Amino acid sequence: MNADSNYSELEELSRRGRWLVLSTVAGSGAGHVGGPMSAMDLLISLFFRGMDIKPEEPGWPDRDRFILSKGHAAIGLYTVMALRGFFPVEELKTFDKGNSRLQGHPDVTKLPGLETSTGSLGMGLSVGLGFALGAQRKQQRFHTFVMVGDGELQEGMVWEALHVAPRYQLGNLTAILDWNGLQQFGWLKHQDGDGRGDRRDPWNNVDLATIFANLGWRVVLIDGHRFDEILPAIQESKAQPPVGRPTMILARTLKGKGLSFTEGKFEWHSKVANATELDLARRELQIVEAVK
Ligand SMILES: Cc1ncc(C[n+]2csc(CCOP(=O)(O)OP(=O)(O)O)c2C)c(N)n1
Ligand SMILES: [Mg+2]
Repeated sequence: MNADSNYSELEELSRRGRWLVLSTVAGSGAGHVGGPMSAMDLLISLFFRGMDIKPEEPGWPDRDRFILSKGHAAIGLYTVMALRGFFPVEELKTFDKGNSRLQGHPDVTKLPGLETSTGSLGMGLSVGLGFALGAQRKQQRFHTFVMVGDGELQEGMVWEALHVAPRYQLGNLTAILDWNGLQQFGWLKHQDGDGRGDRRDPWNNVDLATIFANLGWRVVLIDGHRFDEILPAIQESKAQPPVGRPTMILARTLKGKGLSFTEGKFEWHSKVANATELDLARRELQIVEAVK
C-alpha cells in the first residue's frame, strides 16, 4: 500500500475506522458504506495529522474547519471523530436513532464538532467558501477543508463555488474530491439513441485537473489511499498564503476501499452487512477484539 511503514498508526486507525463503519451500519440496520470507506484514509489524515483541532474544545475559534459535503458518508466522519476523541466510540451504537446526536446525515444542531449540516448534495463547498471568505476578511488564520463527492460534482451549485473561490483568492480554502468513479447506482451500458442520454460515468476521461486549474485552483492529484501522498497534499494546502489560490486535491479513490466484497461495488453504496460478511470483514481488517 504505502511505500514505507511510517504510517502504521494511520493504517491501523483506518482499518479500525472501516470496521466501525461496517459494524455500526449493520447494528443500526441502515446507512452508507462505500462512500465512507473511500473517504476513510483522507478523513483519518485530516483529523489525526492535517487539521489543527481540539476535540475537547470543539468550538475553539482557531480550529481548522472541515465540511463533509457528501453528507451521506456521515458514519465515516462520526467514526473518525469518535476515534479522535470528540465523543465515546460507544456512542456510535446510537447512529441513526431518532434521539441520537449522530443522525444519518450530519446535523450541526446536534453534534458539537460539526461545522454545518449536510446531506442534500451540492452545498458544502459554498458554505466552506463563506467560512474562508469570512476568515480572510477578519484575518483569522484557520484553514477550511471541504470534501466533495464525484457524483456530487454534478450539482450546479458546486460549480458556482468552484468559479468564485479563486476570484476571492481564497488560499485558505481546500476542496478534496473523493473521486471514486461511482455514485449511488452503477453505470448502465450506454446505447446511442436510447433516448436517455449518456449513462456512463460523467467524469470518466474528463480532465478535471485542467478544468479546475483553468478556473484558478491550485490542483494536486493524489492517490487518496496513500498516506505518503495525502499528508503532503494537506500540509502544502495549509502552507498557502491565505490570499492566494485555493487548493483542489483530486483524490483518486476506490469506493468501498478496504474489503474484498465492497471494493468497486456500487451495491455497497448503502447496504447492511450480514453476519458472514461481518466475520469476513473482521478477518480482512485484522480486528481482534470481540465486537457486538
Ligand atoms: C441533492 C441530492 N440529490 C440526491 C441525493 C441522493 N444521493 C445520496 S448519495 C448519492 C450519490 C452520491 O455520489 P458521490 O457524490 O459520488 O458519493 P460517494 O461515491 O462518495 O458515495 C445520491 C444521488 C442527495 N443526497 N442529495
Ligand atoms: Mg462517488
